[in-house]
Amino acid sequence: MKSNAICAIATAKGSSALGVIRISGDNLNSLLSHLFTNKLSDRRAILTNVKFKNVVFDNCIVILYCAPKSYTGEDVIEIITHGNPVIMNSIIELLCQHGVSNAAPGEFTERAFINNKISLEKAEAVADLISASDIQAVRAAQNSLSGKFYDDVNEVLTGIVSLRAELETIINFPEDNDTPDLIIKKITDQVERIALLLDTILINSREGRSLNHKRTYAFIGKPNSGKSSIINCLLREEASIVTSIAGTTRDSIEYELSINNKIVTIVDTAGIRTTQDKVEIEGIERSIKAVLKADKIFYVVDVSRGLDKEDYTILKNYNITNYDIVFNKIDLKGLEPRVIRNSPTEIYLSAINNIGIDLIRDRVDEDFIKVEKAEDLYLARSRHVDHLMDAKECINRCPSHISDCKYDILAEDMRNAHVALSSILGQNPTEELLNKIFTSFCIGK
Ligand SMILES: Nc1nc2c(ncn2[C@@H]2O[C@H](COP(=O)(O)OP(=O)(O)OP(=O)(O)O)[C@@H](O)[C@H]2O)c(=O)[nH]1
Ligand SMILES: [Mg+2]
Repeated sequence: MKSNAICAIATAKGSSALGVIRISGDNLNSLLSHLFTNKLSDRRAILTNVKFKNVVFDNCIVILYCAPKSYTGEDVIEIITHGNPVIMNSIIELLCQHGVSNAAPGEFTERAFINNKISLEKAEAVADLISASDIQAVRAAQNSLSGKFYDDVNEVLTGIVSLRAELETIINFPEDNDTPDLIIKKITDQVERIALLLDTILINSREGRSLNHKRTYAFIGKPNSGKSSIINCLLREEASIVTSIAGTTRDSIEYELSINNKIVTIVDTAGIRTTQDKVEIEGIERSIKAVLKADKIFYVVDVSRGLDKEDYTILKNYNITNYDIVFNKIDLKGLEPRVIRNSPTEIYLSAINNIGIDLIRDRVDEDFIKVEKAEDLYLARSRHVDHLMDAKECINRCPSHISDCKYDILAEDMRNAHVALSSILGQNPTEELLNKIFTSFCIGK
């Protein structure tokens, strides 16, 4: 257990109605009680001045949570001040003069993990809940935080542990097993049950992981196809420069777009063509980088010119595989806006007349998992999915080990599946993993 006291402002930067300062450490009451005019009492909100010598810093509500019944498992004090950063910073300085040090990002939650108040995947869910960018992500993070993910993974782990025990008996005392067929049948059934459970967790985690990721859509195409015009329609402002000169956009420019309360990144890019212009060449290189970073491409074509050989070369050379074709300028051909669900999907619109732009919004919206489904999801991270996949690979091999009577190899695969799943819950984590997880937190959490 770490005992040196730490403190941090837990509320957002800037002025607000209230501000919260959090302190965690051992014996906080004896360390800090002289800074409060009223006596603190466990788990009670006390109105008191925070003062030192003759200086009153603020009149605050102060709550003491005595160890171990606190967020970190240590003594915790929360000081609710008036939300002026000057007041909050001077109280932090006062605390630092009295043996408390500034907390590192995520240090409160790290202490909660070290003191067994929270498992590792729940600690991750705390950070994900804070940064969730839409209501589905919030629900999925709450599922993880409420222990649904832990319980489901733990159910598989318990199954594996009992199977391993069963296997040890077969391996160590083969002569004791006068009904091996029955035991083999039991093991086979259990392996099947574990595989099914793992499949469900994996599906929910994979979908949940996509919630944890802000999607990026890049608009790519030849110069003058109307990429910037479409972006401006989506943003409902003249964000990107539009002219009739081919090669207007010389850079990749990212914008945030909110569609039905979900935030995505859209990228305007330089039109791709062969050119000697150094600035344009650099811009085109950035377009290529945008292709690599994007989850999906809207490939924009001037419908009056059609999709030609050059477009196919661009699609092939830049390895653009996940894309919709946006046929812009339908006004020039007297066409109606529409979507043709083909492979790839075609979207017909006119940026100049602002017609059919919602078809792009709808396509982005389709990529989000529907709210009803989020009930079962966990806001998983790549590391969870990787460990689940490792466990699944081991379990998938088990039926053939059973039919080949290779029980020692079966036991080894079970052991590896056990290790993979334990890693999700943070049993025996490496220092590097903990650093990676906790440094991504905000200060004060
Ligand atoms: N008729 C018609 N013209 C359009 C439409 N959309 C864009 N344009 C015109 O096409 C020209 C090029 O538009 P931009 O939006 O700058 O095209 P871009 O793809 O961003 O071009 P670069 O930045 O050079 O790659 C401008 O003159 C626009 O007014 C449309 O729907 N219909
Ligand atoms: Mg442009």
